[in-house]
Amino acid sequence: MCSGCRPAPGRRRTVPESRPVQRRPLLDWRAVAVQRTLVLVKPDGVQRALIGEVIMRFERRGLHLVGLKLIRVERAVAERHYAEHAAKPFFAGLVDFITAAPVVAMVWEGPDAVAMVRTMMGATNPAAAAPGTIRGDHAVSIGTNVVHGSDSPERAAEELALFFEPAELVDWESSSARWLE
Ligand code: IDP
Ligand code: MG
Repeated sequence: MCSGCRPAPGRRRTVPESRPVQRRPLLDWRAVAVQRTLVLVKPDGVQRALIGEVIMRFERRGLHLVGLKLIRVERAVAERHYAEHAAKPFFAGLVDFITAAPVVAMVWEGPDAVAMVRTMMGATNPAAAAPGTIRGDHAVSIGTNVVHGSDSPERAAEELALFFEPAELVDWESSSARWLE
């Protein structure tokens, strides 16, 4: 047996009282921009008790939650939020729908979060949404497709400002962050 493997008889192995805490990420890989994006669990998702299901997916993926609230969307906010669709035949119905019952508004942060959330949501039309996505697993109609997610970093910035006051967004550090980087 080697001399260093076992303490000498009558002597205890000593353990250092403290070790330096490693604060830097395990891998120093930061090629992708960290973004924030707006997610809504739409009225159909809230009514169908899918709030937890939607949150769980983003949380387990490793995205970082910085804002969360249950709200009734005011008509003026809905019209601004969906302004790009104002000329479309479904616009009035869309505004009626999003204001008909509460929504859960959230802000998720992470590398490439805008695209990541869109990929996890699935296609707008549930018939085209891949199984495994939120819409692909939980929706059958384009009008009631459970979630909204910003479609670009520019829209994300506008939508965050439309739905959240700066003071409602919480800067905090997740203890698991260094295991995700
Ligand atoms: P997105 O939610 O995937 O970003 P958008 O094209 O921005 O899709 O449309 C916004 C929302 O309007 C959709 O999520 C859907 O609920 C609704 N919508 C889009 N196209 C139609 C349509 O052709 N008929 C009815 N509702 C539609
Ligand atoms: Mg959209």
